[in-house]
Amino acid sequence: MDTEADLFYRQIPKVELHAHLNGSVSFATMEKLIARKPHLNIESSGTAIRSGQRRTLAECFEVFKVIHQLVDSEEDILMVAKSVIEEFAADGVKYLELRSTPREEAKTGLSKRRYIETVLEAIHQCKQEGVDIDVRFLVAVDRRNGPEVAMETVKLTEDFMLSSDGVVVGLDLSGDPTVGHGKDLLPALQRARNSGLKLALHMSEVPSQKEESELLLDLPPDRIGHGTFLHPEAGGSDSLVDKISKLNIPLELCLTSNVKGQTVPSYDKHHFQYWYERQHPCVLCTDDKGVFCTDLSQEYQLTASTFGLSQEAVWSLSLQAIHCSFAPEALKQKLVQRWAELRPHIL
Ligand code: 6MZ
Repeated sequence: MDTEADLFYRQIPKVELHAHLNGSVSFATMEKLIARKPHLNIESSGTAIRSGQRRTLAECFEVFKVIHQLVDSEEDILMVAKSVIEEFAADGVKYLELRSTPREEAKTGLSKRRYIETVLEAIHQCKQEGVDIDVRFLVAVDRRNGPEVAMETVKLTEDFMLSSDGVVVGLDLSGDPTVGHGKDLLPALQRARNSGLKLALHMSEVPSQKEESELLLDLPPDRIGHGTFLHPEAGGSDSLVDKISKLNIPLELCLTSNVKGQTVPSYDKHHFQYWYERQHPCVLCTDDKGVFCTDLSQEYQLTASTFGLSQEAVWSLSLQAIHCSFAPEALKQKLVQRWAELRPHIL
């Protein structure tokens, strides 16, 4: 049963800024997908990394391939996106930036454009049904697919930026960090930036990305995903930290993901501490709540217990996340107002 302290993390309003759609599929939804496609012979134990389990990052990327087999039609995407949004709302998330890589699937006739339209339809339906959450969408570039696909994705995203009533706000760069080099993707990322798309880029998720991070920082990105190896103690450099600090680029930090994926040895060694002590904007996020069996309340609680944060400090983190979002100014103000109304009396 939840203790009063557990309830605090569930009850406070939260902002989620780093959530990959197909990594966020819950166990219950996964069971439905598996039942729809019995011929694939997939077991739900193969789509999640449970408590106490660890995988290498390479193994995590194998898990995504399995999930992609299960989510390959418009119908699947609509169901998955709606349930993910509803689950975030049920966990007290009031503003969500969801990200996903558009895929085409010859088998089901799915195109990349339809993929994005279907995610937007799910967001629209949740709004119509009164789900208490504001959702924005970041189109993801999977680095594994190279520069041409990246450029194609940026052009597609530009179309949606104009036609989606402000729901499509930016571009994400993600995928297996050991594959490809960011320098090849710079023209696409530069173009996205020039068109007014916000950039949320995975950076230095593995140690070998120092040079790439230097290049990407010159864009510069609007937010950094993970950034595990940017600081000197992790093999990064003072110059990287200085640039990020000067530009005040928020970091999206995902503790459970990093520990389960073994890029961070234990919770107490997480780079949250380094950046938090420097008073740098840090946003707690889930990354892949389905694959890593977590939710945002749990990430807040874990961070508070690992680093001894007071409830007031946790509240400040959740409030600060509003300002790190890509929401337009008027929505940020509305959210700040909402936070004031929802502030627990015990604070
Ligand atoms: C980098 C990740 C990731 O796009 O099909 N993704 N990329 N690092 C991570 N850390 C664990 N977790 C997820 O969601 C799944 C895709 O998100 C990216 C990968 O490209 C993965 O295939 P979508 O909705």
